[in-house]
Amino acid sequence: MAWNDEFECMPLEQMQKFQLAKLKETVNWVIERVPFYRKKFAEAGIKADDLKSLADISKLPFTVKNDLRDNYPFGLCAVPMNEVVRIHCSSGTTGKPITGPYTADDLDQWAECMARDLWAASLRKGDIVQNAYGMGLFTGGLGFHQGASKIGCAVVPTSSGMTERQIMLMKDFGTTALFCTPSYALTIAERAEEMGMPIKEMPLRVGCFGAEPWSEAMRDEIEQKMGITAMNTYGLTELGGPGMAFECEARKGLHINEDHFLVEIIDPVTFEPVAEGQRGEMVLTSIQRRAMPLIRFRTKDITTLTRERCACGRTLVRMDRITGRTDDMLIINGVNVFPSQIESLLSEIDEVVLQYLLIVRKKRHLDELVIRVEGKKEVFDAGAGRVAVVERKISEHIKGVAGLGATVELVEPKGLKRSEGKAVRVVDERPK
Ligand code: DLL
Repeated sequence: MAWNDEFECMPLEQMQKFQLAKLKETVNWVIERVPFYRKKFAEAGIKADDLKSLADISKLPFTVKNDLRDNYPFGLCAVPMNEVVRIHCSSGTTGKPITGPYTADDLDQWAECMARDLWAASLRKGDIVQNAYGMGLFTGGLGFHQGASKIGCAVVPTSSGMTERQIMLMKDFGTTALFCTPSYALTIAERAEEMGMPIKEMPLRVGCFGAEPWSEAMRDEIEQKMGITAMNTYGLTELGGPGMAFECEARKGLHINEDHFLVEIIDPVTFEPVAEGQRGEMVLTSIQRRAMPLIRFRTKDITTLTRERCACGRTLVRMDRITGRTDDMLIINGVNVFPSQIESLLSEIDEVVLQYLLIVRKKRHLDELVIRVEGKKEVFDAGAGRVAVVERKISEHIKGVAGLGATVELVEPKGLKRSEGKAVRVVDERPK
């Protein structure tokens, strides 16, 4: 049983009819209320009535992050300020943030999407949940708070940071579910071990993680270190935050809340739609939000879609975990590299833990990739010779599989800065 069987298990044809009606409604809504969209649609010579089928969405112009920046703070807002009841912002650290206004109805929809998400992750009334996503402007904290509250869980809004206190509360309160970024989950697990309070011996049973890229290897590591089931949640500020897509017990991709978000996968170079199962950039349209609906927003996130039947019974389309972004793709001496690719290669080396930092810099005219990764204690105990052997082993592995030359620097255990929110995995020092 899903949280909302009617929509989560709706037959495809019926869902598509619903989506087309909501899409037209939203296109009319923004044309009437947002000068930016009115102008764009007029230039493209398109009206809501021209949308005869969902495929016609490809006639509509894209919206990109810069459109939101250019219209900062509320140029894309489609309702008067007295109908806005909440404003969140993106977690970006440079320049002006992306603003995310909500009407009261938008907030209800968000809580509904999050309840579906957390229900699918097995949360129920009676669970004690520790919400260690940053509480504030970031959509993670309040998004998860509302969803868990709607289900009826006991929510402990710890926010991120103060790791020792997190662990103490987790033990004292008998926390059964943890919400945070996957990198912070590992930070908590490690600190708990150092404190002699292994999470494995606590009642914690499930974690709902997201907000940053992570791999299956990282999932295994979290599950093994904490003795829990780790579930994946996806979302972005522009589309209202987490809860856009979520994993069910089958854990074969993330179900997209399609009655709220229309999804397309395009080739990021030609902008043409790709076939089902093909990798490409995800483009999203919010079809029920009213404060700031976005039409064909280019997420830059790379994934694939599948409509294959899911064992859980939900009919909602599934996306694969995000494997990279079109814009965090590093090009190192002409080789395209995703940090997630390097993470997965590092996970195949027994002598390291998955804490790493990629530094890209110029060495004379060439790009140089430095991979700083933490070695296990026993490697350092065995002396400098052993450290050098492991460094060579890693660089040969990366060269062999990815064809990429890299300088590997093994760092002592706990030598890299731990994250309390989204982990910083790449430092690009090349002149722009
Ligand atoms: O990170 C919303 C969120 C909060 C999602 C809590 C999940 C949990 P932004 O700060 O706007 O919003 O960042 C959105 O983060 O475009 C992806 O590149 C990345 N991202 C989010 N969730 C995942 C995930 C929140 N599960 C950007 N896997 C997105 C991989 C993710 N990347």
